[in-house]
Formats: sequence, structure tokens, C-alpha cells
Amino acid sequence: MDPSEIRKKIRRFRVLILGRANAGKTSVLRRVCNTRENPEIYNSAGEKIDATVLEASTERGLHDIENEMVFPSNPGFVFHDSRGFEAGSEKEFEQVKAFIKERSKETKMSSQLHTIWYCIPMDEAHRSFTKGEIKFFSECDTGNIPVIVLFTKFDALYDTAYAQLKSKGKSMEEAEELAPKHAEESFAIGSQLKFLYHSKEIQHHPKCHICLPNMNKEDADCGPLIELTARTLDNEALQQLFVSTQRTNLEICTKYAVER
Ligand SMILES: Nc1nc2c(ncn2[C@@H]2O[C@H](COP(=O)(O)OP(=O)(O)OP(=O)(O)O)[C@@H](O)[C@H]2O)c(=O)[nH]1
Ligand SMILES: [Mg+2]
Repeated sequence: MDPSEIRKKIRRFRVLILGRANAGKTSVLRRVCNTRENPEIYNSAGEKIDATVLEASTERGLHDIENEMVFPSNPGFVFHDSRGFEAGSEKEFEQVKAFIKERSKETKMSSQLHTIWYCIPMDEAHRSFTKGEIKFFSECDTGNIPVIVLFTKFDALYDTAYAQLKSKGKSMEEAEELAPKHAEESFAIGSQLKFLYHSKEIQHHPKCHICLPNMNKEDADCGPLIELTARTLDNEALQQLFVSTQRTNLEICTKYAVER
């Protein structure tokens, strides 16, 4: 059998990762697949694409959301990345919407889109939602496909948290140790989450969210994202498929085997 046929037959968990340029998308995927490598890219016909050709075509706006990204370190996952989505172009938005709609009609589990990870980076000065993000959550009905918001580069909030703790009289050591937790606590009651879950501007609220710091570092822990993704899947076959991508993650395999 030819390799593209074999690839089609492998049971894989399919993720669409969205977010503005430089949001930290690829870094998250690398952590999830535990690798430093670049992904292999296949077109919708299953043919491998030369990454340098793709780089050039991306510049010209020809990046295709149908392309499949696979990291050889964990072929159980297949990713779709919509680079340029946040550039504000109506065409790109429509492409993403059409892709989600098509995939939500798929009856074959292997072709279905199983989850959407929407990355919103925390390292930009204003830290509010972009027009593109608001548009997505107001106009894009993803049906049964769960959307999880990933607040990426969350470590960018640690300096402010540290300064606040210092101003409340904590020592340098204490402030440093407590900063990550303090940043999460402040964020939990902050305006971003209120907007995301309660604003009238938003019709399609995400299922849940997670704060992800330091995903650019190799020892960063993406376990909470794996755990959360497993929990949002409402069907057991899908949950089992997801667990199968976690062969080396004993904790999650045991947990879901026991729950079953
Ligand atoms: N501080 C910090 N930097 C990060 C984190 N994640 C990624 N970065 C850095 O942010 C930059 C962009 O990361 P990528 O993962 O390439 O982002 P991307 O969304 O794939 O970017 P494009 O594909 O170009 O749209 C890189 O320099 C990363 O090292 C994080 O959690 N914390
Ligand atoms: Mg990238």
C-alpha cells in the first residue's frame, strides 16, 4: 500500500490550532508532541510538501488550512494550522469557517475535526481581544467541535504579579515563588475571562480555557492541556482515540481506563 493510503488508515486525533501570527501555536504543538523538530506537512491528497516551498507560498498567502501537520515524534496527532487567519482578511476567516463546517459534517471519525485550540497570547501590551478573535467567537459556530482557548505566553504576566506581591511587602524570594499563582488568580477574576464567557458581543463561547506559560521551553508541562482536552470530549470512542495519542503518558492512560 502506498504511504499516503497507510496514513489515511491510521487512527489519528485531529486538532485545528488557531491564533494570530506569533501567538505561540507551533511551540504548543511541539510540547504536546514532545519534540524540537519541525512538523512534516502533507497536502489534502496525502502528498508530502517541501517545507521551504510552503514557507515561500505562505508569504504569498497561499497557505492551505487543509494541509496536515504531523510531528514524527507523535504521529497520533494531526494538526491543521491556519496561519494568517488574524491578518483581518475576510477571505481567511471564511476559509476557516468553511473548513470547520465541512469537517463537522464528516461521518468518518478519521476525517473529523476533534477539537479546536484557539491561542490568545498574553505578551502584547494591550492584552485585549483582537477584532479577529471577537469575530471568530461571535460568528463561528463550531457545532459539536469543542473550542478550548489557550492563553499562551502566560509567563508574560509574571513580572506584574511579582511587582504587586513586592508592593504588598513580600520578599524577593517569596514574590518570585508566588508570582505564577498570583498571576493566575488575578487573571481568573479579570476582564478577559468576563468578556469571553459573558459578553453579549460573543455568541459562541468557548467550552473552556487554560493558561499556558513557558511553552517555548523544553521542560514546560503541557499535561494540563492534555488533561483538559480529554475532559472536553463527550464521546467515549473519541476519548479513547485521544488517550491512544498518549501512549507514553501513563497517568492519563490509567485515569481514563479506570473511569471507563
Ligand atoms: N515567553 C514565552 N515565549 C513563547 C512562548 N511560546 C512561544 N514563545 C515564543 O514566541 C515566538 C513565536 O512562537 P511560535 O510557536 O513560533 O508562534 P506561532 O503562533 O507558531 O507563529 P507563526 O506560525 O509565525 O504564526 C517564538 O519566539 C517562541 O519562542 C511562551 O509560552 N512564553
Ligand atoms: Mg507556527
